[in-house]
Amino acid sequence: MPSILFETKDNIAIITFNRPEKLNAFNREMALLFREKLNYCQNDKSIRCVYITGSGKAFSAGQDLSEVTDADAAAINKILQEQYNPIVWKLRTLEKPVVAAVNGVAAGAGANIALACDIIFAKESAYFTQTFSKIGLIPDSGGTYFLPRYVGWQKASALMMLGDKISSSDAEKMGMLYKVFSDSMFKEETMKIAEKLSKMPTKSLAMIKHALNFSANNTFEEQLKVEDEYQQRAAETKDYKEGVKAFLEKREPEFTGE
Ligand code: T3D
Repeated sequence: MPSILFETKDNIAIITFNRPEKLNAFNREMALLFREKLNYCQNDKSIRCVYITGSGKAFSAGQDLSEVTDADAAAINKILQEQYNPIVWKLRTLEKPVVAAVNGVAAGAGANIALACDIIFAKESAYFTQTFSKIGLIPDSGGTYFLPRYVGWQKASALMMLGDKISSSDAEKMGMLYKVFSDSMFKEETMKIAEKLSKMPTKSLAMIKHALNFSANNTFEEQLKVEDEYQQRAAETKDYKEGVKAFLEKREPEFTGE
């Protein structure tokens, strides 16, 4: 079986991590395939939402540790540059909404890949753990960037140093994710939201994403300039015209993503 399953359903790309016997831990082949699929999603105009989940009982347990037993420090640095950094960079710059549907444990880079997505949902039974310190590493894949911004410095510091397991409901309370769904309704409810996103004005969603990326580091003044620029661009899309027309005609808009 391929380590990544890829299917499209209407305008949604569904990417499933698929090494369930290893809790969907990433070996090199899987990481490169994931990168390739994200690039495909960027380039295929018919895809208007990306939905990422895992097979079996895990979202992902991060790096496959059986693959790095002989690695020296320099090699680990190369793994980040070749695999994880491009993945989280692409997740943040992909011009479509990316949903992380965290169906089970999300550990190490698996947790931080989820944090790099636009909207994070989790099953009631899922949990998150920054396991890195337990094996003498530091959080990577953007974790030291996203986690303090989501949950605050103090909680991020504790989560990263202690590597505690955080239930999805605690993660939601801390601001690490958007919503928790019961195990039985998880797939149905999260796919419903992905369908909704795939029918929305895709370019506007992409610009919201870029504006938020800038907002993490901009001053208020700089951010107002970003809003000026992107609002102008949004107003030049076909979907904006359709949105206003539909509102005035008191009907549902039919957005095309253009
Ligand atoms: O090169 C570099 O290291 C740089 C990149 C770093 C990025 C990283 O992600 S570093 C962090 C790597 N991940 C971890 O440290 C997590 C390791 N896994 C765990 O701590 C636990 O497995 C979990 C907390 C995720 C889940 O625990 P539990 O009790 O539900 O499952 P388990 O029994 O530990 O695991 C089930 C199987 O999956 C088991 O195999 P077996 O005994 O049935 O044959 C286990 O070895 C395997 N597995 C789980 N995680 C990994 C893994 N195999 C390889 N790599 C893993 N990360």
